[in-house]
Amino acid sequence: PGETLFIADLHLSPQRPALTELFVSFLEHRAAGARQLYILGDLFDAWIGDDDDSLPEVRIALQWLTRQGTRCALMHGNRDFLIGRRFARATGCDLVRDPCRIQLGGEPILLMHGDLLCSDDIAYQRFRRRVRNPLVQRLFLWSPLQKRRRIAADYRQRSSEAMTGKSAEIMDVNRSAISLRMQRHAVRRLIHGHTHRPGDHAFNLDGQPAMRHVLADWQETRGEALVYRAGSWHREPWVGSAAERPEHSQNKH
Ligand code: OKV
Ligand code: MN
Repeated sequence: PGETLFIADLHLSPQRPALTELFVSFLEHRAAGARQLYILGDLFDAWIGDDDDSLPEVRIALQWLTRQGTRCALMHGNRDFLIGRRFARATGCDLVRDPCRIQLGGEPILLMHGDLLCSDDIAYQRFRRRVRNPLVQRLFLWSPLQKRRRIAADYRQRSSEAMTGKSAEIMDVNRSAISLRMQRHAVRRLIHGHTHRPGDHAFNLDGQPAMRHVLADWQETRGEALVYRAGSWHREPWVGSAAERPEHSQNKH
């Protein structure tokens, strides 16, 4: 009983305060009251350690959400993979692995961020293996915050240069990677984000119907959640609560 919500790819950053505001309003006015919220990666556009206290309002809102009784599961994305136990403890969120297998209404479901499915992007998978190495991560987290900020800025610049040479196909999911994961975990439903190509894809897996839900990325004016309620699935836009939009202001003439 109760709703389960799935979101991903908010890419929150201090550079886009309106997006943070939209997310906080989603937690306060939509996620509250749900049984469980799953955030399937890239909540933040960058994360260089739990000691970096930019965007404190996100921490506060997540803590409020879990305290009022909604469970919140947090999966690492390709950008915020350094979110640690300290952040999880402070917010009351559960850090979950990628991939993660859950059950809803008796049905097994596989949850992923989605970057692991982009197996054709060899350069990215090489970057991933390097920065997901526990020893490399420990060394990075040991350096002073200022040094980490510089390294991260460097990575972002080099990445945007590398991106311009990549085709859309290379950066999309690989079909056989999807089948392999779903077979390995014995599921007929997969939910992931990352590609910023939202959609519900019905397909055939070993002669049986299967489903892949791709979550939408969030923009300042519109977010989206995938909702499971009483055995059925739907997508729901989030544009903020009416009270917070200027055209609904009580002070206008
Ligand atoms: C995250 C991505 C920047 C893609 C660096 C070790 C190492 C972690 C890091 C630095 C970068 C995360 C933490 C960021 C994702 C980018 C650019 C491209 C494609 C090290 C551990 F190796 F330097 F020691 N990083 N940041 N990218 O700015 O959040 O996902 S980040
Ligand atoms: Mn991503």
